[in-house]
Amino acid sequence: LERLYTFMIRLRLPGGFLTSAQYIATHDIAGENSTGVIKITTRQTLQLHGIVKSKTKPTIKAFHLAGLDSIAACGDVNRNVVSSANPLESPLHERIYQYADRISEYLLPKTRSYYDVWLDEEKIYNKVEEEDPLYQDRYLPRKFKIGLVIPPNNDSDVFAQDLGLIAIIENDQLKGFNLAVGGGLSFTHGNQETYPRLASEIGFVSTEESDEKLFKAVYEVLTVQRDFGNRADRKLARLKYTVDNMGLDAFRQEVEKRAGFPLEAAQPYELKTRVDHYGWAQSFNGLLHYTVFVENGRITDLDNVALKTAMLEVAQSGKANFRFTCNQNVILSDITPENKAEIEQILVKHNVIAHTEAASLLRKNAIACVALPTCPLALAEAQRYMPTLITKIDSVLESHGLLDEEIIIRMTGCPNGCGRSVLSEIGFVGTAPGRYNLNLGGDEQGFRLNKLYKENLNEAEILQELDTVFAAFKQNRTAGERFGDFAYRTFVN
Ligand code: SRM
Ligand code: SF4
Repeated sequence: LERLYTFMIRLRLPGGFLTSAQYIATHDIAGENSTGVIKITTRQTLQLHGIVKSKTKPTIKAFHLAGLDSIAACGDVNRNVVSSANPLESPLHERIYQYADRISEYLLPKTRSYYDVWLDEEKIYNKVEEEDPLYQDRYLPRKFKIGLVIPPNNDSDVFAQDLGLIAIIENDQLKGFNLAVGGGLSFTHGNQETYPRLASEIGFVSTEESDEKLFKAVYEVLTVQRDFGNRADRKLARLKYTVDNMGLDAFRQEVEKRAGFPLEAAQPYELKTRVDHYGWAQSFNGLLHYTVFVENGRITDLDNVALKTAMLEVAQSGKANFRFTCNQNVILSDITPENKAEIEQILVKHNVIAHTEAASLLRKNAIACVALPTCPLALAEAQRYMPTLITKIDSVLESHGLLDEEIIIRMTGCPNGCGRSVLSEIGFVGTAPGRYNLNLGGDEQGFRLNKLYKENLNEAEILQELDTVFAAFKQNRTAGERFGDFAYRTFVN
């Protein structure tokens, strides 16, 4: 008799895009092989949990038949490439989304082992060697993350990425991308050598004549990390430590040397927000998009909203695409004006619109990582607890007349930072069951990390501290000042 191990599978979905047919396939696979919950991650892809060993191969095969894979969704390679999700952001949205897709393909490991092991392709174990100029015989020292952003909405948290690409757009023309390197949010409690870090801009690459230089620069950022990254200590192996060890200038020079051209000076741009635009919106090309609020990314049927049923019916209509956001929501996108009524009827029937509209601002701007019970690294709850805590924090906000404040709040069950809580105005980092560090002072756009305010609090202490902090905010804020900015200058700076 064998132990009943269960597994999680994470798809590779560059830019978070699925067709309706692929969504139906995912729904069916989730129902047959997993817990049934379709989980939208903070890197705009999907995870299924609870897959028993005998179901892993059928799951991967079924995804393959739907044109989906999970290659490089984990491991010391380039991970799922994220990008601003909402077609509303820019007429160039589709073009920039294509870069996410192409960069993801470009940096895939060349080995056929996925096809051998999971899809019964030709056996490769007895082949002499598989050529892979990028990963060679050693992969990268650690996971590597790339994110693209279309200003002004930093919904992909571009400065949290190992390599951030900021689209520079002038008069609706894409000029190229600023490159920012060395973002990463994880740290280890009690280990001062580890720290969260935001990516630093090292220059600009034009794409006006061709994309060649952009791809070359991206590639060489990875090779510098491959060759200079720390392979002795996994806790210090991310690109952020390589950049700090080499120094930013030396890092840039090494990339330039390998690429064979200098980077241009970083170009100006403006970021204004990081949140999703809920509800209906029409983009430049006349198509409509409905952003659905999915609490902590869990697509499932609940008592008050039949989210999973609604998403399936929308997919079955074949009249919308699915775009997942890094805020763990889904945009039902590319709907023609003639089809709007049909989609809306489905959303109304299953209470999705009422549920989206009823959520408080705080709840709509919240992220929580998976944590318990499936995450083996969790020190405390996150997605199972955050909804209850938000109800209680909303009461505290209400008592100060602050319910209409837009505040970005995030929780992670441990300092690995999967919920990007160190990049929020109110951030919780799990320390032990029922206990969290309370961080304050991130900003609206994602340019500033928050800082530790109080350590190891239980729920009563959290609510008490927030009561004090909200009272001070109410009394002493300057006109229009955001909570994060106030908290930063008042409590943690
Ligand atoms: Fe993460 C490990 C879940 C985004 C930093 N992350 C894990 C694992 C796989 C636990 C493990 O290694 O056994 C978690 C699986 C839990 C489960 O039961 O499903 C896990 N991470 C997640 C997701 C699903 C959180 C969510 O609720 O959405 C996100 C999936 C992303 C994806 O689709 O690829 C997720 N993880 C992140 C992010 C946020 C981001 O990338 O924007 C971070 C912080 C940014 C960064 O990387 O610096 C993040 N995860 C980590 C780390 C710390 C890495 C480090 O530098 O030390 C680990 C642990 C590790 O790699 O050793 C980790
Ligand atoms: Fe697990 Fe920690 Fe990531 Fe949460 S932050 S999913 S607890 S590794």
